[in-house]
Amino acid sequence: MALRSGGAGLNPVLNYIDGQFVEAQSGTKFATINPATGTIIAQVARSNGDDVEAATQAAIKASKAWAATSLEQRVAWLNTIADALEAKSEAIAHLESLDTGKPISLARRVDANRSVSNFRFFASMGADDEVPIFSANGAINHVHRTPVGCVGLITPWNLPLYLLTWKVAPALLMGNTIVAKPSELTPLTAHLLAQTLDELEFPKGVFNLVHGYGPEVGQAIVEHPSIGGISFTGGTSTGKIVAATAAPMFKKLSLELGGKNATILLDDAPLESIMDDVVRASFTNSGQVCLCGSRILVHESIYEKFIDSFTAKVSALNVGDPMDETTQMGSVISMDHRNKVEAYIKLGLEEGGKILTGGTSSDAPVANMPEDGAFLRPTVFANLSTSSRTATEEIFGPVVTVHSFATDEEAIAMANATDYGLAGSVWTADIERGHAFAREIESGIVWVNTWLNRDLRTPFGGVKQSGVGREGGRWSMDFFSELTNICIRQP
Ligand code: TXE
Repeated sequence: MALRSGGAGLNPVLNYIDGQFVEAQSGTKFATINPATGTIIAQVARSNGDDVEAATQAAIKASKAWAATSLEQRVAWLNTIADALEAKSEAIAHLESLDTGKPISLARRVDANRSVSNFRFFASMGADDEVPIFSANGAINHVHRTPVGCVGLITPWNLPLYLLTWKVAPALLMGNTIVAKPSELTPLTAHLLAQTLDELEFPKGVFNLVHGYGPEVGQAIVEHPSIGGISFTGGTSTGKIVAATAAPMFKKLSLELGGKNATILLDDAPLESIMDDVVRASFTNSGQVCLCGSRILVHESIYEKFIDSFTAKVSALNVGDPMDETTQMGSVISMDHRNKVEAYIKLGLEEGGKILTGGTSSDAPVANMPEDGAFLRPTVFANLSTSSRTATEEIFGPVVTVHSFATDEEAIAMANATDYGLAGSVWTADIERGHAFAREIESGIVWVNTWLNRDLRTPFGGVKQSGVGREGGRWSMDFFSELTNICIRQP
């Protein structure tokens, strides 16, 4: 896709406020980098509180008319947006791969497809939404949804358009207007969404996009008194800052944060048939998915067999140019993030870990890639204590630790022994046993004999330091609306 300059073009990437593409009021910009080459892709508006104020005023101005549209009209808009994004699927995949370093095949299969299905799914939810009615004590109770008003959507860099549309679709469906801020590392597909809405002549001011850094833009969104709800996906440490800012203002708050998820293989796990799934759960998007399994717990009776098979498959992963269709793992999101992940690889060695495959970029370089590309080979650690920092802190990169256990009880204790509780997966030949086991795992999502198998109607979110609240299906609709109960006494 040509990086057209100016206006709706991709260079510079401008804010989208009140239906106009505008520079930051300060006039300052920052660069978005292609992490696979280290080269600058485009300049991006570096906004601050003044731009957030302008975006919020636009959202307020648009909110009355948007809230007055019917649910049917909003459902129709969501389907129209889905159609327009679907027509741009290849452009979405290309830009996402360019901005994040993920393989284009993954960006196409996951990011582009899910960005379209998020709109289609919530359109279907809107079409089927029934207003609950309860009758008792000689009265009838009607539960009515009204919009929160203006909501703030703050999203991370790992699944940029996928996670932005996961929030935009239900927020629009429920009649809200939006001030959105994508990660400063991945502005391109958020910009494509703004371009698409602009081309569709979507009502001005309903969707506003402000680019920039978290402390300068994200913080201003969370602080703004006219923004009544915040949906945030990102790191746990940032989630704490967002929560501390929003709580005293009694804003609606949804936090989807980090994870340190366990992939658990019971003694009867059918190894050969599940190995590819376990590799996928470990290293999809270079492990930069909050749902990835970064700790693999294996029953001692199959541990050696697992290690041999898993290490062989991981060593064979094709790590390389994200734009090459055969690449299975691209670069990580940035050189800074590669340095953070490498620090954990060094820590793992200091903590007594044994590297079975992979290592730092100097010990295990990825061949034929640019010197300035943030490439790392997938790394597997054995011999680490489950209480080591490497096995309990979120690394969010292509690093997993493998541990053996003797009993189911021991595995459950190990799985629950971190500050996180987002997701997990259990692999066994007996699904009843798997279901019973899953109920013991302290997390928001547990898969049995599958991974990243997503039904969008289900509640999504974590416990402990993985977040607060649930989104997905009616949980998103409830989050992005206020519920009023009208109780009418029958004559
Ligand atoms: O998240 P951040 P990042 C984890 C993972 C990763 C870490 C940091 O460990 O290394 O989080 O990733 C904005 N007020 N996950 O940097 O920093 C920021 O600009 C308001 C897990 O992406 O939390 C960006 O738009 N907003 C996660 C968004 O918050 C602020 C996926 C997320 O940034 C802010 C990604 C502030 N004070 C990373 N500071 C998951 N669970 O999927 C920053 N932001």
